[in-house]
Parts: sequence; structure tokens; C-alpha cells
Amino acid sequence: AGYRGCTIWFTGLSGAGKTTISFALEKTLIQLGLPAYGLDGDNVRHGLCKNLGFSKHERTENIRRVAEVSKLFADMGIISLASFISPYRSDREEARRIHEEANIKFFEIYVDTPLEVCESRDPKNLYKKARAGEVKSFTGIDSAYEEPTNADLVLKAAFETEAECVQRVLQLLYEKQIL
Ligand code: GGZ
Repeated sequence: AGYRGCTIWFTGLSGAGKTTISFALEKTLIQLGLPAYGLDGDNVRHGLCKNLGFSKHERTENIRRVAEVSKLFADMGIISLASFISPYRSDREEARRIHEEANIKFFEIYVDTPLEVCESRDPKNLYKKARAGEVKSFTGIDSAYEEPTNADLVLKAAFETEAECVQRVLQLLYEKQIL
């Protein structure tokens, strides 16, 4: 079967497992001979979006830019894996619209990990800093996260292994005739 470029959009809290799952998926897709590329805060917020912070307005602009770049990757035939908190429903809808307008498939995946679990992981101590008021407007603490209501897939990453999550995304791509 041939492959089709598309965007797989992972949304969820900081520490939910978005990047971990998407990079494992990227590795698997490449092993299958499919071009895939992961975009996330680490490779976008230091470059393309380095002038943006975490206000509502700046997050909206961050998501818009990433959606435009991801669309271009997908248009080149790449399976683009975008992992961003993308806390606002309207921003995610705009990302979807940007793709659909260009006839490019877009799948929203909600990495649904409870705040308590994310906060207990806290690999960068950001939740701790947010609780202490040292980091402001932190998603889940003093900034909103609007849960998806119509995601293409929901991953309960606290209860499913990384490998199971990857398999479920592959299954989705198969059902949607991407693979
Ligand atoms: C949320 C923040 C914040 C604030 C810094 N709120 O776990 P991380 O560290 O590696 O991932 C988070 C990342 C979120 O960037 P995104 O581009 O995905 O956000 S959004 O989609 O809302 O634009 C976190 C870190 O940046 N970080 N400050 N205040 N996350």
C-alpha cells in the first residue's frame, strides 16, 4: 500500500506523554519505510516560535504556525506528528481547518492523562514551580485545558503502555487508509 502524508495532532497536558508516544510512533513508521517527522515544543519553541510565550494569544499563534508547517510537511508526503498542549478547542479546530482547506488529512489524538499523574511525573519540575507561583499561566494549574470532545482517538496513557498507544495509532492510520 502507498502512504499518504497527513498530520497526527497530539493534544494533552504537559507530561501527558504526547512527545514520548509520538517519537516512538515516528521510529516505528520509519522502520516500516514511511516518512514521519515529530514536531513539538522542543524543536519549535526554540526556533520558529521563539518569540512566543504562553498567554492565550501567544499559544493561539504558536498552534497556528505549527499547523501551517505540519500541513506543508504532510503535503510533501510526510506523516507529520505534532505534539503540543494546544489547550484551546478553537485553536485545535483552526489547525484542523487549515488542513481540511488544503485537502490534507488531520487526526486529533487526545493523550488523556490525569493532571495528578502528570504532576507526579513532573520531569522538569514545572508543576512544582507553577504551584509555587514561580511559573505563571501553567496549563492545568492557572491556565485552562479544554478537553477534546470529538477526538479521533483517546489514549489513556496512564493505563496503556507506550507500545499499546503506538499500536492504537497505527490501527487508526490503517482504518483511515493512511497505511
Ligand atoms: C504550559 C509550559 C509553560 C506553561 C513552559 N504552560 O512538558 P514540557 O514543558 O516539555 O512541555 C510544555 C511545553 C508546552 O509548549 P506547547 O508549545 O506545547 O504549548 S501550547 O500548545 O499551549 O502552545 C512545558 C513547557 O512548554 N512550558 N511554560 N506556562 N507549558
